[in-house]
Amino acid sequence: MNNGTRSGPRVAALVGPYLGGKTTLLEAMLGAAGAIQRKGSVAEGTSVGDPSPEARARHMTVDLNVASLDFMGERWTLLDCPGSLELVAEAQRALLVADVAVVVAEPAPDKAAMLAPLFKFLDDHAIPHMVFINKMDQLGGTDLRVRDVMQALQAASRRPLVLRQVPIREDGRITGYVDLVSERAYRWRPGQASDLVALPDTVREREQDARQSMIEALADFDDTLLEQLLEDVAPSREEVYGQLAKDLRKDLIVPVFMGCADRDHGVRRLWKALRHEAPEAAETAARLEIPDGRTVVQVFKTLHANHAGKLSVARVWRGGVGDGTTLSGERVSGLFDLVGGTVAKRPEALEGDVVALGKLEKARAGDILSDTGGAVRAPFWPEAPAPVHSVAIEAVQRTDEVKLTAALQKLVDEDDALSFGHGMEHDGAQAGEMVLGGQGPVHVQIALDRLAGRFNVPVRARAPKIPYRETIRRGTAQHARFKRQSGGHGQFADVQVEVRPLARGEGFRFEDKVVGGAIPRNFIPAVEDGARDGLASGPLGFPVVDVAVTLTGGQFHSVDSSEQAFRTAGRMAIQEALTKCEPVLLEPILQVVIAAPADCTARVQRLISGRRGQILGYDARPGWPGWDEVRACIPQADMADLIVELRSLTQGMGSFRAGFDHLAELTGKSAERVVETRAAAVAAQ
Ligand SMILES: Nc1nc2c(ncn2[C@@H]2O[C@H](COP(=O)(O)OP(=O)(O)OP(=O)(O)O)[C@@H](O)[C@H]2O)c(=O)[nH]1
Ligand SMILES: [Mg+2]
Repeated sequence: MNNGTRSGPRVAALVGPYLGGKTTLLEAMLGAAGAIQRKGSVAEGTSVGDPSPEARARHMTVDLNVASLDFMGERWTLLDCPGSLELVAEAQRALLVADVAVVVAEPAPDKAAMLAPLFKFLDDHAIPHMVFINKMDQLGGTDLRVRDVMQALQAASRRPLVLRQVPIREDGRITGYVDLVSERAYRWRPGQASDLVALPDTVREREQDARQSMIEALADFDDTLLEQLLEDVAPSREEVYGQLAKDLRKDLIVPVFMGCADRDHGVRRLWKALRHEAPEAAETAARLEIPDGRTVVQVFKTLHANHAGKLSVARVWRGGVGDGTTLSGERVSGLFDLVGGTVAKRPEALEGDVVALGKLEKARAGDILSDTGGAVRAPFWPEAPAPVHSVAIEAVQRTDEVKLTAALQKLVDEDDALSFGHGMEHDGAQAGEMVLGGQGPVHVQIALDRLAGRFNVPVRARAPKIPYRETIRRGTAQHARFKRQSGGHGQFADVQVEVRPLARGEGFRFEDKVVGGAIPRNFIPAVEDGARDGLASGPLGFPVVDVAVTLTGGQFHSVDSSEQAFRTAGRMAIQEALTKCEPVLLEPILQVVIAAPADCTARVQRLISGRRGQILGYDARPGWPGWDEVRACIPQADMADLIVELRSLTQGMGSFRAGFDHLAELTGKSAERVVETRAAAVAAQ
């Protein structure tokens, strides 16, 4: 608890599911702190948060909103995180540098399960957090009670939730609350502090029950309180506040507040709880095991602002930073405060502050920088998540290719849940197309919009190519002669080969069984190269795999034969042979591991069989009680939008990882379609 001494700068992250009202709450908190004169709204596109055109167009947060401000003489940075499931990596990175998180929930029991992965993340990292049940206006007209909401939320949280307020209902509306520690009743007023009112008789019993539950929850973590409880002694208000703050900081309990962000209800009460109960930066640094040092900062977000250039948004864990400070070998050039889309220069940043540092060209999100050593990766920083949705892209203007790569690099710097590259296929071949990957179609579309809008590089996007292959079902012997007489000396090569299928996964094998010098040794590698040329595109139009070629004989000419001639003859022989060997299409099959709550497992199984998948087995998901992991093989061609379907079947909670497993024969109508599409694409080139 704050004992009258001022706290240093602190950081609170606002997190929770999509559309819960986080950005609206940010606006209300800025308003209550006097940091903005007039409150804007997300719907009207006037909020401090979500300033980018991509966010405004969607009325949703598409990347982290950072807002630093003063509240009652103390420094705070609020990190308003996107709620979209596709943007969860961004929220997690913000949480990792926050002193405290405010989980913004809706008063809807049927949506509470969605919070389980978030609560788990917070508890796994011991991040102190409170819940703010927003949109209490929506509860007013229903039969639902806060205790129903609490019960549903509790089912999603390992830590006990401790209700700190009970609502006051009047004529089917929620008009205020009773604070369970002070036992005072308040009536909410829009845009102002609440009015202290007499505690209505109608809530007295409910208030006492809830207060008793709160004290019992606290007594679980404190022997003195437990003794008092057993002896029926009422603990003092100070004791209760002190215990609440202590247990929050250790992530032992989760206090629950309530209000309506869009009309400022409950916002000052929330601020007060943050101010008195949230831990200081030093405590968070100890929890994160930040190394000692005179000056230690950690970058958690990179921004490429048009005017200011590269900005590394960092938390100062130890010491202070000024303009010109050298951090891990680079000089800071410019320090800035961020408030939504505005950037304001500041002279220095102190321990605990969040600040945007200019021109640290080498710094990456997750780096810990210091005045003495080189940059080190924060051990608690997560790996970039693998993409679950990809598109192939090309610049509309061919001349924009270089600009496109530079823009993509900036987007990936800003958000490592995005990735791009000239894809490598399962056997190491170049995919020959630029692939942009992300965490879902919305995430990827936001990146495409930014390419066009912010970077002025419009791109065309389509589904990435499926790396089909083909092979043969039987073998043959083949003769090929390449002979050309043109002017001076000609070209001559004659080869005899045998071609036969190999087992799946064996690739290509070449054997030389030429005897008696029918072909001179120095030409034999050229025949092998020719065979590879011939396998590059088979009769169906795809690279040919799992084939053995044996060179059994041939002829040469002492003047006209050359490596080039033998290479051509080798290719001719293979191309001719393949058509006689019952070519067959091979499609890539991925091994996919799908994680979802166990009550969704039956749905997940149906999803797999609906995509020509084969279930290999399922197990409990390690570290996730009540969750399953289903392992399956699914053709790559059937993976499109798997993440979308999976999320819609699992209230957004399902996730998967996938990797190449094997190639499988594809025949019949579907194979014909693939071959026709390929032929049409080649013809169109
Ligand atoms: N009825 C009601 N609506 C609210 C309240 N707070 C916010 N909203 C509305 O809820 C919608 C979503 O609000 P946002 O603040 O954008 O929600 P968010 O959590 O930031 O959403 P994402 O950033 O996309 O995850 C908006 O239309 C708000 O006007 C509230 O207390 N009551
Ligand atoms: Mg938002």
